[in-house]
Amino acid sequence: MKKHAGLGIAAMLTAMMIVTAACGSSANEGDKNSKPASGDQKITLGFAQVGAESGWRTANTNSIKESAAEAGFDLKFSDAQQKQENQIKSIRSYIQQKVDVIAFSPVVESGWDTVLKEAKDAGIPVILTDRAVDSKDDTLYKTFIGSDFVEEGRSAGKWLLDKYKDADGDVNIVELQGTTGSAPAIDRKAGFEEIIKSDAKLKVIASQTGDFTRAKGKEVMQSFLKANKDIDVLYAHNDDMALGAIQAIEAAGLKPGEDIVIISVDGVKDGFVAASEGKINFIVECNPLLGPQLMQAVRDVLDGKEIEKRIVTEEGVFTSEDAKRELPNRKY
Ligand code: GYE
Repeated sequence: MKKHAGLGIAAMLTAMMIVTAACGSSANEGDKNSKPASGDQKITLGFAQVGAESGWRTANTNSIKESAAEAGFDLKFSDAQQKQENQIKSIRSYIQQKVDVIAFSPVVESGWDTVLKEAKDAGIPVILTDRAVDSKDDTLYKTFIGSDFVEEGRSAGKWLLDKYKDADGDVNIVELQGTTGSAPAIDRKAGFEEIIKSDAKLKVIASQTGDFTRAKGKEVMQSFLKANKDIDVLYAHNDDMALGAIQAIEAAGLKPGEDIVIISVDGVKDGFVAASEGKINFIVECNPLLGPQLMQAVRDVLDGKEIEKRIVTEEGVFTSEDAKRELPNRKY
């Protein structure tokens, strides 16, 4: 409080108004369609999903659908099949339909400013879930709810660093990246690299996208195995790609988890099963159950409440031993 001592009341009020505007906390700010406050008529939420590429995505979609039903919202849902142009089309159609709030999980980081501006001009608040955009103008959306993917990459790197701290000779790592240009692929790679670069023997010898799918994970792992005789570690940006890669590793007559150490991200049921069998050595959790937080944010935005610009999801990490113990409790 001390630092406001010199401010007059008028100056303080002005400062408070500026803060409020910067937070974009007024529900009907710039609104041309007069949206309902959350207590009035039924709220319509338009949600543009990435696709159905992984077990994580299925759990995320179910969470959103269930939470919207519980909240009594009218949910309009579309699946973009991992294509940005499809997501943009859905967002435009939600704008035309004058939904109350638009939420989406942007398939890639770039190229959203135009359509986000269209939503803003139409007075429709936008909430980002799961994946971020790289827009410089953060007034284009109200909040971003999701995981810290850089931190997930760091967790993967830290486990590896520790595992090989006393090893002699090079550790050859292959990396299966997520969808090119997506926030989780960019950030999980960056966080991992940031950590492993402190030990020169940890070497990424091949890195390619597997598009977050099992089929692609298997295909790319096959080509990694063909091109490199001496792979020690696989770092997969999600469980599904790791599971596809496990098939390729077994088909090549090698033992996943032993001949090739495997780290993945997500922690879906099938990933946990593989980890409890010792085929995946370490899983960094990424929580897909974002539905309840999203519905709360929708209400808060429509009620004109102040809302954090960034809502980070909490998650943990699991070794094969932890996975065995946790498996019966996994909900997705
Ligand atoms: O890790 C992957 C999914 O954006 C966090 O997308 C999500 C990622 C998740 O396809 O399995």
